[in-house]
Amino acid sequence: DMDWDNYQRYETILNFVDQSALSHSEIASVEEIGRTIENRPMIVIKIGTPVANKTKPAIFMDGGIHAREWISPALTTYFINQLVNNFTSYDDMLSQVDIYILPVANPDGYEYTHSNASGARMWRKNRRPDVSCPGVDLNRNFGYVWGGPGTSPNKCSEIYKGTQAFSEPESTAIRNFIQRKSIEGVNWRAYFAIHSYAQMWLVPWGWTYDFPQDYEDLVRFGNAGVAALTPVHGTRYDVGSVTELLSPGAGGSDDWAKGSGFFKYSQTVEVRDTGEYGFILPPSQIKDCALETWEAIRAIAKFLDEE
Ligand code: 0X9
Ligand code: ZN
Repeated sequence: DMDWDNYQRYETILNFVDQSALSHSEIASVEEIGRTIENRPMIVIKIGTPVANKTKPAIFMDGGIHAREWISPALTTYFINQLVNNFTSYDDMLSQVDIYILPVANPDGYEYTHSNASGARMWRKNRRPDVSCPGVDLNRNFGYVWGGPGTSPNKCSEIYKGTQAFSEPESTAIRNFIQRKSIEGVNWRAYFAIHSYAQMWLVPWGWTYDFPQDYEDLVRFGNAGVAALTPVHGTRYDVGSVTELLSPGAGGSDDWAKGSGFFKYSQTVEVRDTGEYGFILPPSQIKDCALETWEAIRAIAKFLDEE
């Protein structure tokens, strides 16, 4: 059963998301946006209350694009639970924005990290089969300056970019969904990629040391999130560009979201911790990490509503 005292398997997550939408169909709906290489469904839940005569700002969130970052699906499902099962407390937020959450973008990799195969727990990529070196780094496979700095053409690399932009069904499903919704009139404003670990709120670009022309706006947005996050448990985050705070990595979902023009505010949030446990964050930290990050998301919804 679903809870946030442990990391959950994909099947449990799928059932939880389906149930959440079924039992709150007035505010939530689920859509299968594609299938993974191993034929697992990829699902997005949309949550929001319809507001007459208003095109609400819309948020998209990808979780679990890197298999070993288990805290990410734990957070995306926590947000779904807050929005759907505590929605009377967050009525405001649900009339301010529409939020689309892809809780696990790489379920094949995620399930592999739960297996007993040697070294599996630290798997990062998807599960594209190969005789010697399986897997593509989905966060190097998006089609904006694909193959630029911080990517590898070597299939054995952890940052293997794939054979071409959007060669993978998982990244393709995200692109197609965002494009299609945009055509249908969705007012995309903010893109969140949830990763671990570093405690950093990273904004474009990831492919160059240059800054986008509206960089100051993106930093102001990030600061609004972090200002709400830190007071909860005193957890400190840095806000800045990917290349400035981390290192280059072209082909990320964040750069594509911004570079394609669909989203003004695009960010990768690297949540807890700063390396003590790293990717193996103890389950006892899930709720604390989720609650503080949730406060950031709430602040961001308010920011978008008032903008
Ligand atoms: O390298 C990544 O993909 C992310 N870091 S992680 O340790 N979670 O793997 C950072 C992504 C930042 N954005 C881009 N590189 N575009
Ligand atoms: Zn990651």
